Amino acid sequence: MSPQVSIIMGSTSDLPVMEKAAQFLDEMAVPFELLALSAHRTPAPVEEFARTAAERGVRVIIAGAGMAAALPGVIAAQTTLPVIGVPIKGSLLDGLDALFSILQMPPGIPVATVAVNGALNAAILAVQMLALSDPELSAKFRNYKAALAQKIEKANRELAEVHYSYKTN
Ligand code: RP5
Repeated sequence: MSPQVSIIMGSTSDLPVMEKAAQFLDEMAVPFELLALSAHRTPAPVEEFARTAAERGVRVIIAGAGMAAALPGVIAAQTTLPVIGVPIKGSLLDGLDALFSILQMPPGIPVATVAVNGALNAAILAVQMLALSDPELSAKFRNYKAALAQKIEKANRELAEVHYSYKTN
């Protein structure tokens, strides 16, 4: 099946973060592709990717990059597909450099930016977009949300069993 989501990263050194997105898409059975492309090191292949993604059937792009992270914005400039940006923490500036590079897009070219290293949330957002026109995926995602709530309910039942004795001086 052709990929519905492209997960792009600036370097394979971003993979330990970006694979969280791949794992979630796997869990939701969403077909995806995983590519390393760099706005600075491989500008021509980035342009080719961005210009042809929609016609290949891709519906959402997740792009992660660190440092002077131009990749998500450069892709967004050359496609009408929604682009979700993942700032990667990897430099002396703790990911703030990538966060601001990805977040501060000029009017007209948005990149939906998640938290630093927030690849899981990027994949969740992509699934939410796809689920708007896919009832089966929407049902799967509702189950995922319900499981998150059950986790907190369980945690509260466990906390109710914890008793402290307080000492007063
Ligand atoms: C960015 O530079 C990449 O996205 C990566 O986060 C960072 C460092 O890349 P490598 O030097 O590890 O290839 O473009």
